[in-house]
Amino acid sequence: DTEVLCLGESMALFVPAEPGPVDEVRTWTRTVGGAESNVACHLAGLGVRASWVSTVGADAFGRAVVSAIASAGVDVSSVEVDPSRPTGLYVKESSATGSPVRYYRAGSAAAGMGPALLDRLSLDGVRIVHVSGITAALSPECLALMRGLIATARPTHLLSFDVNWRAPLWTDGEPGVLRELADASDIVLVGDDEAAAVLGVSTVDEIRRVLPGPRTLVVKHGERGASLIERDPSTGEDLPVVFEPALRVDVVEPVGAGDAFAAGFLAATLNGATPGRRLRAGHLRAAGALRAHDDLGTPLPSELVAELLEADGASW
Ligand code: KDG
Repeated sequence: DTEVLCLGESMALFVPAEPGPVDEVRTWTRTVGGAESNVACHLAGLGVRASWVSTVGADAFGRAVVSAIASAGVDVSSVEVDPSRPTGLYVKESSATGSPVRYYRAGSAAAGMGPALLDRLSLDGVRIVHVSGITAALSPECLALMRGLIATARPTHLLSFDVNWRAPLWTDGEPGVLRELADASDIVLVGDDEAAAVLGVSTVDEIRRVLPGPRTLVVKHGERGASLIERDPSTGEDLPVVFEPALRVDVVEPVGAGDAFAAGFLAATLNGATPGRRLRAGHLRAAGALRAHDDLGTPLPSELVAELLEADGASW
């Protein structure tokens, strides 16, 4: 049975395989990108039964995307193929300071997903449904799917929502819906930089004030660390904020680190870990993604992870 179901678009990802401006690069490495399938792949790597739900085109990139995600150990049996639309592509320049991204995904197969998908979605045995704000930006049908999924899943499942603000996707949209979706979720992950752009606030207290709905709110402060705010179900009041510093890593390329963090955090949440360890599990998984050009990266050695997870009060 699936423990965590992740839903969202994945694309063929092209990263330059030689230095120089993208206009001049002739050799590319193709891997897979997609925030939610990245989370699913990380979860599978952490031993969690994860499935990924999406739609791809009936094309070579769609097949390559699905088979790469399946080979990471993710259940892809609910992925649909739409022969009338292509699989999306995205191109990432790779740098430690910021990675300009170009999307070729308008009208993609995944952008054609809509609420009808909910009729064939089985949530039996699923503990967490994980989605992100990217899907809300893809099309009006996708936004309707997100609203429908939250309404369907929330009464019986933990609904995890990564805000995943992607400015280029919102050129003619209204990012205010991200606040609506986040506030209707149980677990919300948001960067303080994203919060500034989308919610107009950036401190932990302000973000909580704007998003009182989620039981669990994780605010990521980039390389500094992350804060967890959780409501005590018995009193309805928030528990004291828990902050956990991030690992110091030599960053090769930051895209995908948020997905790795989410997976580490969710896996530790399923294991009933303490708040500090849940954040730490996120940082540890993110560290592996930060050290690589592709989205997923290479996880830190498991002995090191175990040691760092146990090292209470360690200064990283
Ligand atoms: O979090 C990484 C994602 O941003 C990347 O894999 C591509 O899903 C993607 C997107 O829409 O940006």
